[in-house]
Amino acid sequence: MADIAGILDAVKAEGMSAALRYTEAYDGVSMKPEEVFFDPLSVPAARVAADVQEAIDRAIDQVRRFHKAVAPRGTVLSAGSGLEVEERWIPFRRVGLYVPNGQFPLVSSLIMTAVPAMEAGVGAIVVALAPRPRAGLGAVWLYALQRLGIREVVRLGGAQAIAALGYGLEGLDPVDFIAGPGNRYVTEAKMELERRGVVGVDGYAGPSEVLLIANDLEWADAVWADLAAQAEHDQMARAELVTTNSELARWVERRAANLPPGMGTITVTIVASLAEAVDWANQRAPEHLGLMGEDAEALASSIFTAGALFIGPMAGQALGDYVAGPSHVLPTGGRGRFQSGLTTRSFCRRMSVIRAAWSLDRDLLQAGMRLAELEGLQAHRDSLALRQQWQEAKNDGT
Ligand code: HSO
Ligand code: ZN
Repeated sequence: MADIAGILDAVKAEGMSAALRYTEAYDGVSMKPEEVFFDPLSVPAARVAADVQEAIDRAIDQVRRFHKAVAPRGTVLSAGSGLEVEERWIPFRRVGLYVPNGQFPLVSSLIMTAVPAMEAGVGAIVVALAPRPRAGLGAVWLYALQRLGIREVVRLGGAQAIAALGYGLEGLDPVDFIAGPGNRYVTEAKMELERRGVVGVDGYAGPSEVLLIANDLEWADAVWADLAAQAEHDQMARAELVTTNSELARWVERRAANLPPGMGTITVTIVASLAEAVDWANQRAPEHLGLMGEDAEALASSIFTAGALFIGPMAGQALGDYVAGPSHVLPTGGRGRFQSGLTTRSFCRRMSVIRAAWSLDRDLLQAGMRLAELEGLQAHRDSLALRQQWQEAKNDGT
């Protein structure tokens, strides 16, 4: 944490030179200041294979359809005579998206953050992508960035990228909000900037997690495939099967014992009943929760803490990771009890709007005045009384 705070402070104070210094130290890449900024639309169209294009286009399309459908629309209530109250959703002006470009370059995470931001109506989007040693931006990144219409890329990673987004650099205006998954340095830096009141951030997206509830041996292969898929992310990933079937449990445990190095942990929990499985799952609040088999699928309406719920043996979590539509940026570490995944709303704030006309309900004013008296706030009362006097004067006049 001290290191993170130090990086944030240094970038705030020194700007670009500090950002470049940390990039050299942590990413082993030395860059000139002008190499940090990149406008994907200022270079020729990326050349990638047709099937790569199709896959990226299709994913963007599907994620866009979903986020268009769930974009918040706001509510206006005409609350009786002379009063109109509104809840208005206002997209952030300028947003930074951190996209992981480490061992696995997560192109899907670019889609899963940029599309919700765009469908929310965010004014400007800056994408932070860690520079890879020896390489420029790969053609696949370029294609996706161009397809999305991103105009500002900052080639920085880690805490120094977050610092640059939050405080700005020479040539980079600061953002109001930072979203996107990252390692723990990135996450800590985001949380520290939020604590300092510099930016808002999305939820806390830590190492990947999946919890599966399944009882039928029939789905053993799918159970294993989905556990292995999320465990593949990194050593910190957690994949868990909860089952009443000891045969299925043993089968998974045997395979979990021989995981290749670098993968996360796969565990099995045997419960006495599916009701117990549901309690366990709700307590864990896993990032992904999968239900496979008729008896497990019947539990769907009892689940209330998962980041995302996957129902049925066809609904593997990788479907949600890439193409289902909802963002794969989801709460982890038990935060599903009180946090939700990234969506259009994440990129907006709400503003209450109150409009009062001359015909404002007199009783409402009266009630307000009475409450002010109860609180002993005389000036509050007087400010409402003034309006009441206006009304009376107006009524006398007509
Ligand atoms: N499962 C990750 C997202 C991801 N998977 C990206 C593949 N690429 C989020 O938990
Ligand atoms: Zn994944």
